[in-house]
Amino acid sequence: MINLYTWPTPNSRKVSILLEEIEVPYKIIPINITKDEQFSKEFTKISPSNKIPALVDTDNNTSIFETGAIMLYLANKYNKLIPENYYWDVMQWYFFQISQVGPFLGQAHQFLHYNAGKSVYAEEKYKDYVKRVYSTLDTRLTSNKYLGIEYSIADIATWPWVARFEIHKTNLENYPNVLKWYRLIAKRPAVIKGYNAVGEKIDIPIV
Ligand SMILES: N[C@@H](CCC(=O)N[C@@H](CS)C(=O)NCC(=O)O)C(=O)O
Repeated sequence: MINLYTWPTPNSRKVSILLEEIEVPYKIIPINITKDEQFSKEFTKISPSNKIPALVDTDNNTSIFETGAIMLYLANKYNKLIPENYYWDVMQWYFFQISQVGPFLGQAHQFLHYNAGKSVYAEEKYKDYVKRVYSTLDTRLTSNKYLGIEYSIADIATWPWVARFEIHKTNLENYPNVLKWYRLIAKRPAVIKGYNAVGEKIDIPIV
């Protein structure tokens, strides 16, 4: 059994959506980060940097933190969502999410939404990063339906971050290829289910 330690955040949704797409049974263990549960002694053994999500595979007693590693672990274990023919297309866009989309949009949330008005420099910097991320995605999606050509972990990793477009103050209509991709993926039953795997049920933001 896969145990997923999680809370409703973009990083956590990456993993619950992937598990739904793979169609593997999993158990949710909520870690309420608004109550600092990520710092408990027990959870620190699973996630040494005290971040959610984390995963324990009880079949082989494997424990993994960092979504980059978790998603590769699941895709490899079940041999799904890394299409062999497009391996490097998928990997490039997957690592673009891990190294740029998540970190830059995550910081943009801090400076443009949760702490707006605290730092003009940080706001300008992250507005610019957000635009660069979206322009890069939009250009890629001009002639490709999916980031890695076929639907893959690259899309699953990126989509929950784009779903926070309101928080990073982005009008998806300015990025028509991203919008088309966003709407297409939002309709997938596994995405709808995995989006609300933990916490209070909320609607997927629509445009
Ligand atoms: N690089 C990590 C980032 C995980 C992350 O930032 N998790 C956030 C929620 S999205 C968290 O646990 N925040 C609580 C904290 O930092 O104490 C990953 O991809 O797994």
